[in-house]
Amino acid sequence: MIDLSTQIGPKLHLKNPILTASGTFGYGDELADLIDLSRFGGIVTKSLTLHPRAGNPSPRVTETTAGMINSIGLANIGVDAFIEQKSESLRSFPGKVIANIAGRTEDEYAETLKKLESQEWIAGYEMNVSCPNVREGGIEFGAKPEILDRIVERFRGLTDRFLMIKLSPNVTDIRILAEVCQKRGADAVSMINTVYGAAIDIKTRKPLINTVIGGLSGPAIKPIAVANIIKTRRAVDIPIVGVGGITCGADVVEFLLAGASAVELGTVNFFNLNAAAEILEFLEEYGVAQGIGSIAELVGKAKV
Ligand code: RRO
Repeated sequence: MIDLSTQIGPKLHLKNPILTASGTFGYGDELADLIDLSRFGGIVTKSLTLHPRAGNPSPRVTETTAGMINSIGLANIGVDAFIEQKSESLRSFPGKVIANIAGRTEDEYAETLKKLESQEWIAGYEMNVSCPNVREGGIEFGAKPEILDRIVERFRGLTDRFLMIKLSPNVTDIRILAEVCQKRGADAVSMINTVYGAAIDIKTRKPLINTVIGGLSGPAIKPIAVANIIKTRRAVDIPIVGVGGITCGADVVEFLLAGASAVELGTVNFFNLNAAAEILEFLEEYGVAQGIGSIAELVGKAKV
C-alpha cells in the first residue's frame, strides 16, 4: 500500500496530498452536504479580507469549452465573521485548515493575518498575491519582485506557522517570484492562480462576465500549471503545491512528477462531486501497480 501522507516543508504534514483550492469550497461549509470533506488532506478557505466584501456585480462566472471564467472579486464574509461563525465547524475538521488571505493594502493583509493567529486550529496560511479580478490589491502584490519581497518578509515576521504564497501565471517569469518567496522564508509556493481569460456573447456582443476579463480555470489551464511547476521546481528548493485544471488521479500524478508535493482541487468539484474520492483510489492503485511506497517517491521525478 502506498503511504499517501505528504510533508510540505517542516511545518505541514498532510494525511494525503489533496487539498481544496481556495474559492471553490467557501469556508469548508459550501458543498459540505454533497462532498465528504473529511477525505481531503486539507481545506484552503476562500480568500479572507479584513472587512467583508460583496465582490463584483453579476454575471461573474461563465462556462467555457474546457473550464470556466470567474470574476468574483474577492467576495467574502471578512475575517471577524469567519472567526465568529466558522471556527466551531472548522476546528473539528479532521484534516488541516489553511486560511487564504487577501487584502487591498499590505496593512490589510497583515491585520487579517494577526487576527487569524488567535485561532490555534489554523495550520497555516496561503497568501493570495495573485487575484486577477480586483482593482486594488490582488496581483499587484504578486507580479513585481520588489513588492513581493517586502510583503513576504513582513508576513514571515508575523507568524511561525506554515506560510505559502499563491502565485499567478500572468507574469513574465514566475521563477523570479518563487525565488523571492524562498529568500524571504516562505515555507512553500502554490501555483497557479487563474489565467486571464475573456468570452463574448456573439448575439449581444457583450462580454459574458461583468468585468470583461476574468480568471480562467479548469482543464484548459492544466498544461500551463504543469509548465510553471516544472520551471519553478528547477529554480527553488521550497515545496510547491500544484493547482490548475486537475480532474483525475492521473492528473495528480502528473503534477507530483512535475514537482508538486501536494495539489489543490478547484473547478473539478463543480462537475464531479466524487473527484477527491476517485483520485485517492487511483493513487492507491497506481502505487501498487508501480511499486511505489510513498508520495515523496514521485515528487519531481519526471524525466525532464
Ligand atoms: O475572487 C476572485 O475573483 C478570485 C480570486 Br480572490 C482569485 O485569487 N482567483 C480568481 O480566479 N478569482
